[in-house]
Amino acid sequence: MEHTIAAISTATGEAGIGIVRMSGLTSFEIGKKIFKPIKEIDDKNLENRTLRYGHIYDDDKLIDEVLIAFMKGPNTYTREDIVEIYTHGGIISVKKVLDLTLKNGAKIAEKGEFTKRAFLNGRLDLSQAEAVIDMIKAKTDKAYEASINQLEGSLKKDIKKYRDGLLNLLAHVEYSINFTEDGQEELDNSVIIKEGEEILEGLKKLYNSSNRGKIIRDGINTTIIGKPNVGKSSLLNNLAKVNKAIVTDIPGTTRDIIEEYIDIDGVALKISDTAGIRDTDDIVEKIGVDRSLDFAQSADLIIAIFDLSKELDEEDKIVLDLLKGRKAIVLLNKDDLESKLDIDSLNIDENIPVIRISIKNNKGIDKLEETISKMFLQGEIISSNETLVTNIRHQDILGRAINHLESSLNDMKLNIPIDCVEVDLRDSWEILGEITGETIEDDVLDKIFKDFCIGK
Ligand SMILES: Nc1nc2c(ncn2[C@@H]2O[C@H](COP(=O)(O)OP(=O)(O)OP(=O)(O)O)[C@@H](O)[C@H]2O)c(=O)[nH]1
Ligand SMILES: [Mg+2]
Repeated sequence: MEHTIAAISTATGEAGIGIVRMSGLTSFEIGKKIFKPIKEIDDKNLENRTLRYGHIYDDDKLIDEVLIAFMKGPNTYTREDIVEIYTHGGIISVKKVLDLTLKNGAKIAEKGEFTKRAFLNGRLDLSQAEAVIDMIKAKTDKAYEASINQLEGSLKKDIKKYRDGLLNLLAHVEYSINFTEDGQEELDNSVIIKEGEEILEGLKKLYNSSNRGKIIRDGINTTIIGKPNVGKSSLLNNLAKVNKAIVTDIPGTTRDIIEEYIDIDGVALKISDTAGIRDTDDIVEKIGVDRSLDFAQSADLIIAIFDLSKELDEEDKIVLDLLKGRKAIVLLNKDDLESKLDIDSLNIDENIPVIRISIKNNKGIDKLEETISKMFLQGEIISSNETLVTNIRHQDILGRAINHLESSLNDMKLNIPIDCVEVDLRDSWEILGEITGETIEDDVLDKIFKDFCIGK
């Protein structure tokens, strides 16, 4: 049995309560040692999952007044004995109680270690464990919905169905190998091919859902670019509905990247305002401009702003160059002023939507939001019972499983020796098991749980 782990499970900061959690063989022992109940209770009583009121003591020294719950495994989150201590919130008390558990033999939990134990002890499959972190990180209703479906086992169920199907195919194939070896019967593989194609179609549907799924889970990484003074910071403030970025009529106002999350039709837009792009001798501004260029490189979406009240210049041309081959939206701002910009001279790729706006008059912003929603969700409505693949790891696994299944089906159609067919089928079955964690390497597991927060 593994050692007992302990961590603070609530976020740090001022709050009503904080929770210290322990899991493992000695958690009850440690809990009983540091907790003194107000009313004497026998051990049986202590373990019956009711909350107990009392105090935490470090020998004779009072640490906090708490509630405590002893939860006997295996009907717990980790399947191990768990103790939760509800201390006063803030940073000091929870920390002192945590330290006391460590002093008494618990080890500090690694990121995601509680959930990792839940997975290793069979309480959750890997896709469900991953859904836990997705739920904690969800920033929109849609992201939350996708994660709760996955936590409830929607993906796990689908994967099990397809793996069972593949296993069934394998059995058919092996059966026919035995027959042909005996020289009794040639393989009639049309039935197998048909079944295989049905599985392939299902896997492809899952795979295709991941483009939308990834956006729902991670949001759209968006960067606003443009030369100085076109209204980038004004746009960020308008979309975020807070005055987060400084706006002045002095070109070169923004130097650092300023980030905000906005919810557009249930999709999180992580939007970054950047320093206006121009050639400059100012060292600080130059660093800002370099950052703008970096952010533009890695963005899922670029929003490029041009000033309608000014003629096109060299700085605009740098911005235009950054749009080549990228997913972008062009905004022509300051529509309220007299127009001096020759729009044709911008020569914008026809795939890039162009919208006239006036941030000052709040004109055209709704059109921008509509365009973003259309670009990324194609107006699709996600039904709540559809399994959505939201995780790039899952997408990659599905892609590999599809390749192997496809090649085995092609081989069958060409009547290629059946043992080649078998190898690909088996690979496909095995690869799919990486989603649920049935076939997975330890280092991959470690990587997955590194993404978690402490105490979960
Ligand atoms: N007339 C008019 N002025 C606007 C509009 N949008 C922004 N402005 C003004 O343009 C000036 C520059 O706005 P910012 O949002 O600071 O521009 P920026 O692109 O962030 O500028 P830098 O940070 O210097 O790169 C401010 O004085 C804004 O009030 C608009 O739609 N119409
Ligand atoms: Mg700015």
